[in-house]
Parts: sequence; C-alpha cells; structure tokens
Amino acid sequence: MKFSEHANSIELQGIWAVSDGEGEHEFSMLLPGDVVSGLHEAGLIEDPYWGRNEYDVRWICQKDWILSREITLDRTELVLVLSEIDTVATISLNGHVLLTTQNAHRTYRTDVSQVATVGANKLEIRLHSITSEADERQKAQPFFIPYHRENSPIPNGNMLRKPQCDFGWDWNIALAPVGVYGTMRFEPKSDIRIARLAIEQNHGEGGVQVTVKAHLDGLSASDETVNFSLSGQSISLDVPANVPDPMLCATFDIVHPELWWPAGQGDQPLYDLVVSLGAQTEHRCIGLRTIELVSEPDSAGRSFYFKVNGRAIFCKGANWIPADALFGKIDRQRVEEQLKSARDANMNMIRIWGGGRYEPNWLHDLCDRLGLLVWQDFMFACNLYPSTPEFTEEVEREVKDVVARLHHHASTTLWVGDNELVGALNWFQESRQDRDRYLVNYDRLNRAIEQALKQTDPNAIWWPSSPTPGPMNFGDAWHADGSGDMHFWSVWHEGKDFEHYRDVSPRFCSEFGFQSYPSMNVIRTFADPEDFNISAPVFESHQKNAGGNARIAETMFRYFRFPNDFESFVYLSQIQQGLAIKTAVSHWRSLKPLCMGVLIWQLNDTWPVCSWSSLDYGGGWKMLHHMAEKFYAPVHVSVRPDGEDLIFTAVSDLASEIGLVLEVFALRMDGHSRLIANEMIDLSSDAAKEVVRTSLVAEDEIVVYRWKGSHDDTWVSDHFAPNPYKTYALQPANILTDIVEVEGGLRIRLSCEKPALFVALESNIAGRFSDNAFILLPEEPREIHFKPLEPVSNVIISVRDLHSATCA
Ligand code: BMA
Repeated sequence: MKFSEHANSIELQGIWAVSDGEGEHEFSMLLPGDVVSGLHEAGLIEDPYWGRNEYDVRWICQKDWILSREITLDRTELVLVLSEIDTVATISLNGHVLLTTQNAHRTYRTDVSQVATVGANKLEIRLHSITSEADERQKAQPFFIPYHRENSPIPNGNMLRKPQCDFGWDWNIALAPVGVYGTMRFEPKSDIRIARLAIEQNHGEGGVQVTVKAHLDGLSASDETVNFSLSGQSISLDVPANVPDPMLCATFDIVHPELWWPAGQGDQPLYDLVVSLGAQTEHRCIGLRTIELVSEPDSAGRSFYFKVNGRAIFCKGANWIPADALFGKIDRQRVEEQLKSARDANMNMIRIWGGGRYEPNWLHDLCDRLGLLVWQDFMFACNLYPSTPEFTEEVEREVKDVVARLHHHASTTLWVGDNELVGALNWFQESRQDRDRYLVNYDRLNRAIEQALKQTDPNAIWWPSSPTPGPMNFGDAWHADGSGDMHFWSVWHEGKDFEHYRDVSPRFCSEFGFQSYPSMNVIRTFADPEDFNISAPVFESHQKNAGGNARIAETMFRYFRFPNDFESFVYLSQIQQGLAIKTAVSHWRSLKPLCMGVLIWQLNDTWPVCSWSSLDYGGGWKMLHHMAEKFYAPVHVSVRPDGEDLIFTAVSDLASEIGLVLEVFALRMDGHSRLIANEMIDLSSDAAKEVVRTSLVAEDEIVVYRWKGSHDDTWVSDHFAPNPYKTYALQPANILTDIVEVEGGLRIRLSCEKPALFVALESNIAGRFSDNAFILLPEEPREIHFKPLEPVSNVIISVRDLHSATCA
C-alpha cells in the first residue's frame, strides 16, 4: 500500500547518469540509491565492506556528484517532489536552478512549470561534496560546535542534517555516502492538494472516535470534494471556495472497536483510512489504542513506563540502527525478516535511535502489523549541534515533516529529543569549559524540536533526551538509576563485571550492550581465512570501538578458559555477549514494577562488523538473539546469588494468573545431580515474585533448573554457574547428532554422555535453528529444527559446546 499516490504523476525512479563533473568517473546507476553502491555496482570500486577497502573508497565523499536524466514531458504544469536527498544539493531543470536542499530528512516540492518544456528536458541533481559542506558550515558558526571525534573520522558531521552515523560510528563504516533515497516524481500542479493529515483518536465508553483533519495547501476556485473513508464508513466534505489553505475535518465513530495491542498482549487489528482529493489519494493504517507515558515522582525517584489501553506494559526490545550503511544495499524483505525476528524473540518495542535516519513509512507499517512499539528519537546523537536561527528553522521543518508522516501509527509511542546530547556536554573540552553557553545552546534547539512536535501533533508524548532522569534534569542518567530512562554502559565501556548489572535498578534501561564477533558465515563475506585472527588488521578495521577486541578477549580471560581456535573464539564471544545481557535482563525483569523496560543495544548491524548487535548483518541470529527469545519470554525464572543463598524469582507479563512448577538441581560436570528444590507456585498476572531460596551449591556444582507454567505446557530449562566457567572441570560431552531432512529443513537429534554447556549449532548457509546456546544433559536428549532461508542441499551442521571450544 502506497502512503501517498497521485494518479497522474510521472515517476523519476530508474536509471540515471552519474558523473563527478571532472570527467574522471562517468557511469549509470539506479535511483533511489547512493553513489558508493552505484560505483560498486558499475564495477568502478571494490566491495567497500570487504577487508580494509573502506579506507580506499573514502575519497568518494570528498567529491561533488552530478546525477542527471533526460525526461520527455507532454505537459509542463508540474511540481517536482523529492525526499531524502542526501544532502546538500542543487537541483536544476534545463539549466535553471529550481531548488537547493540541505536536509536529507525532509521532503521538498518545487514548481517547475516556468522552466519545463514539452518534449525533452534535462533534470540534474548536483550533490555537493559532503566534507567541504560540513567544514564550511563549521567555520561559519559563531563558536565551535564539537563533534565526537572517536566515533566519526569524517569531521563536522554535526553541521549537516544527514544520518550522523554516516560519518563513522563505534559500529559503522565511515563513508558519508550521498544519493537520493525517497520519493522522486513530478506531480501535476494543482490549485489545491492535501498537504498533511492529522489523525487523532479518542477512546470513550461508547467506542472510539477517530478525527481526521485534512490540511489542504492552496486555494480552490471551483467545486472540489475531499472523500474520507474508514472502516466501511465514508464522509465527503466540500472544499470551501476561495479560502487559502483550508482544513477539513471528518469524524468517525467506531462503536465496537477492536483494540490494537503490543506483541504478546493481544492482536494488532488495523483499519484502512483512505482520503482523496482529485487525483491524489492518501492511505493510512490505523490501530485503535491509547498510549500514556507514566513518569511521576515516587519514592525511588521518578517512574518511567507506558500504559497501552490502560494496561502497564513491560517493554522488552532493542535499539534499531539504519538497515544498512549504504542505502543502495537496503533490502526491504531483509528488514521485514529482522523485525519479525525481534517479535519472534518476544520483543515488543524497538527504539529508532537518533544517530540514524527516520525510517520509511513501510517500516512503521510493519511495526504496526507486528505489534512492535516504536520509541522514536529525533536524529541528533552524541555530538553538540548549532542553535543558530538558520539551523533551528531547518530542524523545525524536518520535525514537522516527520511528525506529520509518522504520528498516526499505532506503534508510535514516544518522541525523544535526541540521543545522549546531555551527556555529550561533558565529553568535549569546549563544553566542559563553558557549560553555560553550550547548555543554553542545547536547550534552544531542544525547545524548538519540542515545540515543532507539539504544533504538529498536540497529543504526542515527548521526552527531552535519552537518557534523562526527567524534563529539566541534566543529571547523569548513565549511573544514577532512580529516575527516567537510563543508558547503562558500565559493564562494556567501563569494564565492570557482569555482576555489576545487578547493582543498578533502572526504571527503564533504554541502552545497555556487550559486543561479540559476527558469525562465521558473515566473517567469510569480508575476510580471507588467512586473516582469521582477532588482531589481524582486517578485524581491527571491522571493529570500530577503540579497544573493543581487547575488551572481548579480556572478558573471556575473566570468565572462561581461552578458546582453542579462531572459530571457537567467535563462538565464545557470542556466548559471553548473551550471558552479559541475560544477567542484566533477567535481573531487571525481576524488579518489575520498579523497572518497566529494557532495550538491548542493539538489534541490527549496518555492515559486517564486531558489534553489540543480537542479529548478524544480513539478519542471522547470533547466540544472544536465541538467548533473548528465552529471557524475554512472557514467563521467565531468574536466579541470583545473595550471600550464602540463591534466590529464584519468577516474572510474568501475562494478563492472568498462572500456576508454575519449578525444579532446581545441583549438577557436577561429571553428570552427578541432586534435587535441591521442587515447588508449585501461584504467579499472579503482571508480577515478579521471589519463589525459591536455596543455599549456595558446592564449588564444583552448577545450578540447573526448569519450570513449566500452566499457560504453556512445556518445560523450559536453564542453568546458572555461581563461579566463573573457567573454574569448572568440564568434561568431553561426546555429543551425538542424528540429522534427517524433513519438510522445510532439517531435524537434528542431539544426545550426549556428559553435561554440555552452551551447545551451539551452526550451519554453512543462512537459516534459523529452533533453539541454540542451550544446556544438553545425558538424560534429556533434544530435538532441534533448522529452517534454511532458501531451500538448499549439502547443508553442513557443526556443533560446539563450552568444553569443545575451550578444552582441546
Ligand atoms: C550508545 C549509543 C551509541 C553507541 C553505543 C555503543 O550510547 O547511543 O552512540 O554506538 O552507545 O557505544
């Protein structure tokens, strides 16, 4: 379904000529697209993601690039509509400049009737050198505006309204690509058009009232009608003649509304709204729900949680970064798979992080369909930004465009001013020395964003920054845990132990993460086997967080025996990532309702890189994502040591009470086990409850526990090692696999002679295992399914466990 259609428009998407204006590079490429992908597809540069090629292709962002196309027109009364022009561009038709642009987040419309001709026309988009434009703007500032030098090797990205991670990030390749990514078309020039729809819903006793305001642009001299239809009801309203920019308002009463719920809480029914005026048709999908942010002072500080349809929701999810570092490589189906993977891992929220791009309508439609709540940042991250009138006005236009486009989505939950700008005030010498100036500068821009949001959607929920303890509170939300949302980075960035996750009690942890290596299938797409070594330059260039590889290796020393070989290192990096995040999530969920949300940093990757993601570049599941499916399950049991005791806490996100059986064993690595608890518990809806307290097991024992809830008659097993894994005398498990082809994939039966920890299955081709990173016990053989992405033969499955990876 198209968001906005015009029956008589002329699409400009397709093959365009590209040149650098100096005669050095001339080629053709598909638009929408980016010039780096275009050069690669034309065979003029190597794959930018392979090896260390990044550094050889960085020159591309220093040049101007001219995109041009011949168009034959049979009429001239036209308007050019372009969105996501990246970034500073001069657009001309037949040699006449129509428009200059400087904001990749906006949509531009310009009348071409004075310069278009019937017959052949030449449309040209000159994309100006990103580096020169950024540098010039910095020079023109009344005072220096610092940017994050370690993240971004390409300087002054904060000067341009372009995805900030394009300049490099601690997980991104630095190429600052240019291109055109959005709408590209000529629309007929009309006296009047629908400029935007403002949609509101009011829930009451008698049902839901949906109000649709069509804000029109222009002046109509003759009879015209706007037709609205929603849920089988139609309303037609006449456009008043000779009234400039009129607004028409249609109200629909839905008497028996089917409510939209986040994933795990109910269904996602959607109603189609269609609004048309002449040849213009606007489509929106509407989900009926109420959303509130409850952020109020309380005994711990200040709460932060969401109520959907009056019900408090524990948000479980991850941070979303752009789908690819290069627009031209974004594959819609792959994005869909990744969002489905989020939902399959029991997530109900994504945070569209402020260092990337505003995502297209279809991605938000997907979130509506999947029941993924969207926390939407405005696109400012980790730098400081100007607050000059020109910059602020540009941002206001951007905010209005974006909010008008996205406000109506059922999934749209929260609008947040930026990512980490309050913290950034302390990161730069200039702002530390003159905090007053930079704080006022910050607040001017932040205030402008808030006002533009509220003008466009008065009902929008606003939060000034992520993280922040609350409005007008500029405190440290990285370490203080009582108020608002928190980014907890002490384990990764400060090298604290995993156990430190239990020392904080966030109200809502919107970022926390731990890195791992990408899976071997992904590694093979950028490195030759002779480079399979963690300190090989190729791996250092695919690790953008200074000291990241060392942190991964050093953490292994703390918890594990060192892996036997490179592939085992990759495996173990993913296991320890999963363990870190599981420690945090299972503890913070057990604090419910004090804590009401956890968003893992990060869901996806923009290119093949060592990072905090739970999904590999391309969408495969890392071990963390498999573990997330389990630790995010609606009913979960966690365990933590407390002095000489172990405390088991059960948590439920279900709307009704359940019965729970919990069995706990102490297990030695030779397989000897003893039962230490066996309980039946009533677990009320939406609760976390301490259910069992036992004494600590012996030094050579781990704890194995399993539970079964009355809502779902399957046993779930987990284990907890009170001591670092390196201290246990792991034994060869002699895992036997019996693999047979079944419809849709493979069935793999696994059995073993000794306990096997973190059993991981890998395949040589893309696909999904039904479970991974699990404990396998001699008395409990397992059956796992593998579903390849595409039907293939010759699948090779390999099996690893903690012993085989570290004790050869
Ligand atoms: C954060 C994010 C990103 C960054 C991540 C990992 O706080 O907002 O800026 O990539 O940490 O360092």
